[in-house]
Amino acid sequence: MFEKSVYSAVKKTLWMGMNSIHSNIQRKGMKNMKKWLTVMTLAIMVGAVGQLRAAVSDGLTITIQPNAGYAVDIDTTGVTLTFSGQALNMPAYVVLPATVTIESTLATTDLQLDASLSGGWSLTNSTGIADGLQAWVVFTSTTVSSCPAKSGQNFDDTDDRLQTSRDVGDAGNYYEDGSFEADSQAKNQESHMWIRFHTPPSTSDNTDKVLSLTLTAELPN
Ligand SMILES: [Ca+2]
Ligand SMILES: [Ca+2]
Repeated sequence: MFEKSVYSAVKKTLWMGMNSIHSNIQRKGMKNMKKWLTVMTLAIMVGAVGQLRAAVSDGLTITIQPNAGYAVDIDTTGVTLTFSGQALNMPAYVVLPATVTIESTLATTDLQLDASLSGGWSLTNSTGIADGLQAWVVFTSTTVSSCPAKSGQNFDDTDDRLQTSRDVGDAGNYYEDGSFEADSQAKNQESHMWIRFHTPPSTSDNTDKVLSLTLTAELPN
C-alpha cells in the first residue's frame, strides 16, 4: 500500500509538470510522452523501493546435499570354500581368511551378517543335532594370519555362533575377537573374516550343503 501511494504521488507531480511545459504538444506526441512518463515513473519507483529495503548487512545461504553411500567388498582369493568328503561330528575351519574391505564413502560403517543354509541342513545353536550345522564367524585385524583357536572371545558360543541374521558388534561384541572393532569401521578399513563350523552327528543324505554368507554395509548402531 505504501509503495502504491508513493508511486501515485510521483506520477502525479511529473504529470502536472509535463502538462504545464508541453501544453502545445500534438496528440500523437502526447501518447509517446505518456509512455515515456510511465517508464520514468517506474524507474524512479524501483530506485526508491530499493533504497527503502536496503539494510546494514545482508546475506545468502548455499545448500550442499552430498552424494555418499555404504559399500563393502569380500575378497576370497585363495580361500578354500569347498569341503568335500567332510567327516560327521567334526570341527573344521577356513584355512585362509576372507578379506573384508569397507569401501563406503560415508565416514563410518557397520556390518550386518546374514546366513542361509541349503541342502537339507539347518543352522543350530546346539551340539548333537541331526542335520544341524553349528558355525562361527570372527572378524580380526589383518595382522592375524592364521585361524584363531576356539578360545576366549574367538568363536565363542554366545557372541560368535552364526545366526541367520545378526548385526556385527553392538553391546554383545557379536563376531568380534575382543581386539578388532568391527562395529564402526572407517573407509578403506580391512579385516579378516574367519569361519569355523562343526558337522552334525548324522545326516539324512550326502547332497551338497551350501552355506551362504552376506555382509551388508550400513549405518553404525
Ligand atoms: Ca567374540
Ligand atoms: Ca553394529
